[in-house]
Amino acid sequence: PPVEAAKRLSAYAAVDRHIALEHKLIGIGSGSTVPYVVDRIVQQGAAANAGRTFLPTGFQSKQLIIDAGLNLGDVDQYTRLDVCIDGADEVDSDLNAIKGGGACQLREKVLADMADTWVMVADYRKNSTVLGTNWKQGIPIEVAPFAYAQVLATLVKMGGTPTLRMGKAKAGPVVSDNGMFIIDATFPEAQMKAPAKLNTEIKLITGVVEVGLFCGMAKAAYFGNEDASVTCRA
Ligand code: DER
Repeated sequence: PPVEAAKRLSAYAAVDRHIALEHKLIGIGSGSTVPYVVDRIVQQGAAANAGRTFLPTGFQSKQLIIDAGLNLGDVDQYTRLDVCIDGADEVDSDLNAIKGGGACQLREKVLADMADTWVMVADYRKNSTVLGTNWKQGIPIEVAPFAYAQVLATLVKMGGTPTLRMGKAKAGPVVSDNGMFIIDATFPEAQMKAPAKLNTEIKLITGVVEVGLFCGMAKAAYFGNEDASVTCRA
């Protein structure tokens, strides 16, 4: 299907451009595009990967690294990374992104902070001008379960429309790898046009652990297109 081909194209382009032999500490993101990133890294060969350590951004990411036979590292041992490649739910014209569709945004943002180079990979559906244009599910916000009712109320006061993310194959709310709940909140376009400000405002709400707005963090974003071309925005 075109979307899967587009995901693969973006992942291969990003790995070919940003993961060179000298890069030894590599972060692996989460979601359905990142498996193609791991595939392309494996294709660089056992010799290239023997001296590398790979850090995960969650349980799924850790399983990807293990299943690919790559060296799994412990985040506690590092304070920086050479490169981290991760997916995105939507990217705006300034390379700000909504992330957290997979409820992994806390560890993803930690590794994005640690990385000298942080790059996003996505299919054409994620390539927007203003956040919220195509991604209608809202900004994923990781919150302490103890505080979720207060956070919901505060988000409403801020002009948001928040909903607690409920499990599909699980009764009750989705629980993240960190034991937290996820609230998805949509906001009017005026607020989505200033994502860095919105990120700060939401992060300051007591009980919020991390916000799925990644502003001014990416070096580049790669989008696979339906016509098999790749758009790189840097
Ligand atoms: O949760 C995230 O931020 C993931 O990176 C994910 O949302 C990316 O989406 P994908 O499954 O389309 O790659």
